[in-house]
Amino acid sequence: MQQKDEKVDFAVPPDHVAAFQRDGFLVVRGMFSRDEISLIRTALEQDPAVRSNGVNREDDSGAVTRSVVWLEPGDSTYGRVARLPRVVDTMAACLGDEVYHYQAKLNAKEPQEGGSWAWHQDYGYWYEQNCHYPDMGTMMLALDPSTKENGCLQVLAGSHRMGTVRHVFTEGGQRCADPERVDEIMKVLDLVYCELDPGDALFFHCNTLHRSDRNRSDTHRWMLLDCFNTRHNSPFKAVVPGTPYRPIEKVPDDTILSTGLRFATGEEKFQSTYVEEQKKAAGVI
Ligand SMILES: O=C(O)CCC(=O)C(=O)O
Repeated sequence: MQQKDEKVDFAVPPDHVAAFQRDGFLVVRGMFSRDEISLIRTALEQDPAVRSNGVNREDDSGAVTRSVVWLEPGDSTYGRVARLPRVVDTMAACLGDEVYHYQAKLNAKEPQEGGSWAWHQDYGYWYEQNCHYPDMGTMMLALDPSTKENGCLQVLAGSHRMGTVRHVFTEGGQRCADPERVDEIMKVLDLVYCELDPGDALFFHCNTLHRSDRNRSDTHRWMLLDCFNTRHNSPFKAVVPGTPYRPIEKVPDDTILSTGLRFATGEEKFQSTYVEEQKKAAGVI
């Protein structure tokens, strides 16, 4: 874990890009400093907008993860993470085009309570949001130690090169990759537990098969997820929450420390707002 508190200078080394393209994921250790993580976590804990926009997401066993989703990065401490050159440039280098903000999410697995995710590919969802190409990816930033015991992300290395697997529904209603197909894939690819320290960032491709276990430990597992799309892949037809291309207004790489604690400003489009929009569009309200 990175212990220094000064700003982080980061340029994407070419071998990082090669690793992402080969494996479908990349772990960048110590991408954020201890003080940056402390500010980001405090903002997420204390911001009334984050508290009031959480959705309890149940897994098939009834275990619950608190998820907060928003579409515009905004100007909060946690929103600015998705506008930092070190994040944006890494994702752009990995995906080979300019990237824009697609959506962001806090997945808070509380001790003994946070639920599991079944095997899936994010493009299994994003295809339905009218993006032609699987040229999308997510940066997952660890805000706590993320371990096997508390439900760290698991990936199948190289699975992004297998295309998009058919997605079906679990008994509990989770959308997941066809289990029979995943069983076969597991015979030929390595399963990697992405254990992270606070400040480590995991970048993964939208066709990388991933899942996570229930948190059976006494520790929190909070993760900030920033999802990006490429400029050439803006949805061909508007559908909420599939966000169209608009350029990212980058902020300086030292902004988290230099601007301090900032809450949502109202421009974020949290899930509660866009669900209303979806209902109106569907004529439900
Ligand atoms: O938070 C996790 O462990 C998994 C999250 C995930 O896969 C998702 O939100 O699509």
